[in-house]
Amino acid sequence: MIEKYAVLTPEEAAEQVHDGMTVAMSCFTAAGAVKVIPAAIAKRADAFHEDGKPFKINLITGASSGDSLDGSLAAADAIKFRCPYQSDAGERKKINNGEIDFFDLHLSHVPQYLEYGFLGDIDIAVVEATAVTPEGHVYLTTSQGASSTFLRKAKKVLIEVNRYHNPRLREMHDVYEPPPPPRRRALQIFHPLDKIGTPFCLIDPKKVIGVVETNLEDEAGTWKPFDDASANIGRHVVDFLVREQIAGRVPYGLLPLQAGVGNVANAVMATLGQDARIPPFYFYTEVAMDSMIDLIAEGKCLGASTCSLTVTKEKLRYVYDNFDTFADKIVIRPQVITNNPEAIRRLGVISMNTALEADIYGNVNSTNVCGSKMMNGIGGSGDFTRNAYISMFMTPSIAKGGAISAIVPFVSHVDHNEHSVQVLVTDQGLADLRGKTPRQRAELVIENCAHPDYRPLLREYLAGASKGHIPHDLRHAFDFHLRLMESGSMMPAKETAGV
Ligand code: 0RQ
Repeated sequence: MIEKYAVLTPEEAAEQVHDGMTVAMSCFTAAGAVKVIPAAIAKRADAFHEDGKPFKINLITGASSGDSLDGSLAAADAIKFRCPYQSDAGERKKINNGEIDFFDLHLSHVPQYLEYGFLGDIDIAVVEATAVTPEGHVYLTTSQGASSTFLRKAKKVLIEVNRYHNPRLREMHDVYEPPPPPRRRALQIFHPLDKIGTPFCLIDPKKVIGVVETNLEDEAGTWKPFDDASANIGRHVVDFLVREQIAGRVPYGLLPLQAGVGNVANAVMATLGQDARIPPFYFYTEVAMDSMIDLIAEGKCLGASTCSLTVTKEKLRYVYDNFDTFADKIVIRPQVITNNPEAIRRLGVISMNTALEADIYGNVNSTNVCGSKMMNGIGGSGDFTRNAYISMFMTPSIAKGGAISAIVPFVSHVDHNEHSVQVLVTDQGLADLRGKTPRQRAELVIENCAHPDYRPLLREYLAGASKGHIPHDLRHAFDFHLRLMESGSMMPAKETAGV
């Protein structure tokens, strides 16, 4: 239903975007990302640059996106400022070279930063929809992200109406934006699948410049095949959850689970589903991955609250072809609700996110390699970790063939500090840090989580660390990172052969 609106070509839509504008685009991973308009804006930027004219936009999204959005705009040097999260290799390079100003922000904060005016005005919102009605109802596709806020706050709106997506997606969407303080009320979510809003975003139709019609799949990637490290992490997580249930610290029937995005998380969820000791459970999470769709189909997962369907093309087709199986078991929400501290704390969500590195005291770095090279961003990991019933971090004990130990004396950047991280899991084992002193934590992390080849070095660091509540030797706290930067390995040269 788009009769009321001007139908534009992608190029005509792109002409509405000018140098220096702030543009907010729909996406939460490649799911629900706009596709043809950002690609046309990138071409427009190329043409401006060839003429020696400036053309860069400030780009705000829900989270990461697909190649046509972040990939093409970064390649065209069309981005001045970027917020809040990305996972594009070319864009990452430009952020780390200082060519793109990147503001790394908790995902739950994006809508309220915009609401409070912390990020300035949005000139144009560009959003993917299955339909837009004459009265201004916008039905979103495979993600919500912050689209309802973008549509409401933007001065002008462009919409990609994508016919590929199943219009029945509206049965999953629940759009709700909490009003700003001091008039914010308690969220009426008492169960992961409670709906509190509408199936559509509401806009003033007068703001719509036009629609571009498409028929395109999401530019979803594929997941790495499950490896031994992920399977072992999954096993340790399952054993821990079973022990917690037996001890009565987690109710039988579990509490809603959240899992970060990525290969490790996808594999761990699959392991969880295969274990007969784990009863059917719910997800209250921000990305539904392939493994979660399988768990719902098998009846192992009773339902999922999510911000996006971050699934492969084949898996999305499967959902569309079997919509009745999933229609009442998946709720797609805005990130201000999926990642909402109030809902996470009330429901008792058990969070499981992936770390780049963790230190012996439980501080976690999710974002910056060697303290300075941005990987993707903090995403929603902080929203969940700080408010979870139990917060867990998972990581393979080594990366890059053993040149990197994921367990270090002191993290080179802190995203989640020792006060928020309760359980650390690697392929080697699990360290339950709850109620432990720093020295007890260090011993547990070294003996249970570090790779055996790195344990002697970590024990040596702890033995040489000064006394005090948190024993450290600041002269050697970053020796692992310094060796990595100087020699390509965290292992001292004489010991490299052992790894
Ligand atoms: O690189 O692919 O070149 O080998 O990092 O690592 O093991 O494949 O793990 O896909 O789960 O990603 C933390 C980046 C992990 C992700 C991170 C290298 C490693 C590999 C990826 P290669 P894996 P994953 C909800 C939650 C923050 C946001 C978040 C992330 C690559 O989970 O972005 O949690 N998290 N959001 O070799 C250098 C180290 C390394 C390292 C691993 N210490 N130093 N490189 N790698 N450890 C979702 C959202 O917010 C949308």
